Amino acid sequence: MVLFTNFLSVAKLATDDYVGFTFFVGSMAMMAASAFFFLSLNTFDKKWRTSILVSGLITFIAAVHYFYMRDYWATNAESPTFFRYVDWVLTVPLMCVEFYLILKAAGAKKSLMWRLIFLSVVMLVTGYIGEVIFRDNAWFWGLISGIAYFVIVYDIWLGKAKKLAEAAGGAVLQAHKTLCWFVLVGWAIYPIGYMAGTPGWYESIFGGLDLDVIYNIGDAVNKIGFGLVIYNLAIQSSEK
Ligand SMILES: *C/C=C(C)/C=C/C=C(C)/C=C/C1=C(C)CCCC1(C)C
Repeated sequence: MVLFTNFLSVAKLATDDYVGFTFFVGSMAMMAASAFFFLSLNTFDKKWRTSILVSGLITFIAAVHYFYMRDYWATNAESPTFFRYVDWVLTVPLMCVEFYLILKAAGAKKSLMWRLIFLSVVMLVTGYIGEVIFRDNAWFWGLISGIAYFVIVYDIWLGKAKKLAEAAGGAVLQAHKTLCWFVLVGWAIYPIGYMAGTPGWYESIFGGLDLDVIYNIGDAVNKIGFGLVIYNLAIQSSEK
């Protein structure tokens, strides 16, 4: 009975609670996007199905975490930092897998995938250390995280991934380029949220912004956007 009433009780959401609001809208958007990707699965050639499946998994994992984060926020009025980073450490490596999957036909090796996954995990673990464990030195851990981020940007924009995309040409090259822009511009939203939410010399620049609202906007743009780029690529390549 306790379980039942707990399940039915929903914490109140204040009209000026933008964090709670974006958690709520975020969970719905991630759910809807997952349904969209999963249900479209059978309309594509076999070779694109894994990519679409991964797109759906990314938004689905995020949807589940958003339900928890919305609840955590509503109950404790505190950033759900732990759930946030668990979500990222599962979904960001999957985004790296997407790069590998679309470049596989052009000869991408697993080592490229593992390199991107490794860099993304370094980026996220150091970010977590700065946000939670050594907050007083958040700038330092943010810097290490930022370096890992820039190596990812370098790899996909100018490194091996770029050469493979050029070898593939056509719709794959186009999709690769769009994903590169997501990583350069869309992922840059996160360091802004980090600076808004941790102490440091940058406090006066981003002080008025809310870390969770910024992270939530970043997640919606990047997770759903990434999936749609892959979806578009699969449509274009399946028609021919
Ligand atoms: C779906 C979630 C995504 C795409 C999350 C991406 C997160 C980042 C690109 C985070 C980057 C960070 C830095 C570059 C420096 C400061 C610490 C982080 C972890 C916020």
